[in-house]
Amino acid sequence: MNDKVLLRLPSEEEVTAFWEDGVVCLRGVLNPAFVLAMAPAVDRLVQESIGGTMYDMSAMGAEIASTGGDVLTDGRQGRGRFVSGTDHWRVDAGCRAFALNPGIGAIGARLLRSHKVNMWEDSVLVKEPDTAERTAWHQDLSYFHVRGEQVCTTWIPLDVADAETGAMSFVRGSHRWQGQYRPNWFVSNLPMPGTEGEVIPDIEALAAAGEVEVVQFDLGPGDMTVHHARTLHAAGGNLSPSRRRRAISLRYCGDDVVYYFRAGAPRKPHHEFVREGDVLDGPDCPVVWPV
Ligand SMILES: O=C(O)CCC(=O)C(=O)O
Repeated sequence: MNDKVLLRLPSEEEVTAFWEDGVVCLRGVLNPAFVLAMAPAVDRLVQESIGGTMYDMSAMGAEIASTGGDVLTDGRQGRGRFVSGTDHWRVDAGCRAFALNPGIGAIGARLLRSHKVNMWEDSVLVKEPDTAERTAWHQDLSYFHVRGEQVCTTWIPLDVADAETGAMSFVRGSHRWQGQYRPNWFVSNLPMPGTEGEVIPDIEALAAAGEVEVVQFDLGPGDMTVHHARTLHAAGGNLSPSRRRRAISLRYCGDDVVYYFRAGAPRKPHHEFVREGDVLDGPDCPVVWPV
């Protein structure tokens, strides 16, 4: 078996597309065997929520609905669950090896045109077959306590992700919009309490009026999308009766990024010990590339 992780770096055209569109689809960049080797760790996280890092987003949706909140479900009940979480690299050795892999970091650095990249966090995002909950439009930067231009998310699927199973959608060029949007609860447009910013406009209405372009990519293991942290993105539920949609996101920060605290956004334990303006380098946001 070819045990190389990184099969190729993004081309100059792909780097240009990332900065122009706020998202790029990279095909055949990672060894599919390396990505698929994460399946047992992801499945363990889903079943056992190792280290308490996973959340049942479907249950959260039900709770929001029970208090009269709006949940994005295409108006149907699904038997599947949307489960997701962050910072698994801190509690699981397999997740740590994946998240800190310098090959994936090199992709982030090349796209961000950065001399180094720090890992902000990893996320596991699973939509089981027949999951009703959609992922609401949001902008990653509103959840991150950083400022800077060189921030991105790689979304790496373990299964084929397409329109039926809940592939991600992106508003092309939205990373260049001036708006700073309030973070929401992911399965609902309801903003997190105490947060600041604008309410995200009705993207479906804007797309129907031809005012914005929404792009979506079918992906398989070995492919990924990379989006800028200001790019608005969302995902459908998983309408398939049998296919899972498992993915890992790795979120990278480059040269110009420093800590910057955002009111109301969830904090991590180490944030107590850093100040605004500090660089990220350190054990809590390790440099993953160069090694
Ligand atoms: O997988 C999803 O449904 C959403 C993922 C996402 O928004 C992200 O990784 O930034």
